[in-house]
Amino acid sequence: MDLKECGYSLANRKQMRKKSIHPCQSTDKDVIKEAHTENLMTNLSNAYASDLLPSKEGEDLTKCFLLRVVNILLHYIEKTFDDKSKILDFHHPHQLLEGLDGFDLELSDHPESLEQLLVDCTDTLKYGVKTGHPRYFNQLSSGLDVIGLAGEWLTATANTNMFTYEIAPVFTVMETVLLKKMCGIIGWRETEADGIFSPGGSISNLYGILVARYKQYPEIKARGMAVLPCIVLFVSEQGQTPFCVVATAGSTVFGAFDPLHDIADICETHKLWMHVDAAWGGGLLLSRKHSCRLSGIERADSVTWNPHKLMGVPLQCSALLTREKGLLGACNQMQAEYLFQPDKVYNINFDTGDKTIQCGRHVDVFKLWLMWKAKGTYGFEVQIDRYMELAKYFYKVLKKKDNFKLVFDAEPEFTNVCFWYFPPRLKHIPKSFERDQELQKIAPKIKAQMIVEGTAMLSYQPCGDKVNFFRMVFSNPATRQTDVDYLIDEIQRLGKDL
Ligand code: ABU
Repeated sequence: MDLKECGYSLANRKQMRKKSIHPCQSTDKDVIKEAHTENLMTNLSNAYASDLLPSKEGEDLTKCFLLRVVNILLHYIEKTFDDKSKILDFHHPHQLLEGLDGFDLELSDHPESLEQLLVDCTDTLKYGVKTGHPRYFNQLSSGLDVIGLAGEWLTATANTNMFTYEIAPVFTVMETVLLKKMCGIIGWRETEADGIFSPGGSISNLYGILVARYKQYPEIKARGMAVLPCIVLFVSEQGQTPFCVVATAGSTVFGAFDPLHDIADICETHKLWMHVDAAWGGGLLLSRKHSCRLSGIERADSVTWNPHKLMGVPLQCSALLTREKGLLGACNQMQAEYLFQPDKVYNINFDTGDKTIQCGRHVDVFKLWLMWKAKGTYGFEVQIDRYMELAKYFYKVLKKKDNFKLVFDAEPEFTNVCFWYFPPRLKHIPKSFERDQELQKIAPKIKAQMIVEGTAMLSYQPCGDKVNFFRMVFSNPATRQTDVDYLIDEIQRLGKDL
């Protein structure tokens, strides 16, 4: 939709009004108001936020302003999916702080016009990163799902808080539906399981550990840490008192999976809580072909699973799931009387806010629910299987190229593929400290140039004795095989003379 169409729809509306309203019902005031509105369609320089709803007669201006915002967003979305567009228009932080072409981040005491706000919206997107671009491989969370986006827009419009059913009746119940669904997929008996959506994988992991500690030492709730022995999560040979083992299903860099059954055996023998960080790998449970990588997860006591990673739900969407019901509440509740009154008119079990250490909690469930409705479980499966195929393809192509070296020779377990690029001058030099010192500089240099040119984005890192290597990862539904081929060529183009 462009501005003309925005004007056109208003004109249509006028026509419709003419048809349905008797001429004598139309007043001069209406005509003046509509002329005023049309003027505003093209220029909002004299309009301010205070003129929008709930201001009296602010309806048309609000519509006009929001349609123009949508127009800006649609333009951005189209650019996002256009592989010829740049992923980013890179600037250094100091340049953004100093102001770019009139884009001024400083805040003033006086209101800016709506027209200026629209320019600010455009500029904010202009200097950002198109994380849905088919050649954006930088993070585990990528892509731009249009249904998820619609869900996020709706969520922002509803602007409520997840702590009570009272103010989020649909969303709190929807959350229980999704948690049940996810617990069922893990393999737990849904009626006995529990969970909560939280702000990201680390916080979900924290919830898992808090519950583990509470389960082992419930006295902590009333008497605090001081009454506990020196408990540890990771145990050395000298050991202290272990209470929990954290296993990983899909590690961030290598995409590796811990042997969950073996870990579960140890946890059962020693009565330890087993938490599985499946923030990245959890989505693989939706693939009948690949879910075996997580075999044993059903024996875990708690699981972190981030739908904003492999499942492509817009950020943020992360769940902590527990096999035993009631522990999250028992562990975290503070029973604030101003929110969680026991004598409410409805079933207060749906006041889920006391299961968390947060007070305010964003609605993260709706976009996931809407996407699940739109795709069905099988739709996610198809998407995820395709990522696995792309990873295999990428691995096979790299294996054949003598200027690339895979960090691990074996086929990737997941969608992560880690590799080095060797420029011709380093290709034939045997591994040595000096060679590695040089190799260490290659990935950052290639990445820097890639960012400056805005052609692609992928991450790199050192790990242990391995100097900087690239991590390719597939979680972006817009990525095709041609983008993978492009990336390989691009790395060679940028790296050959280094
Ligand atoms: N939670 C870690 C995500 C890091 C990454 O996207 O690479």
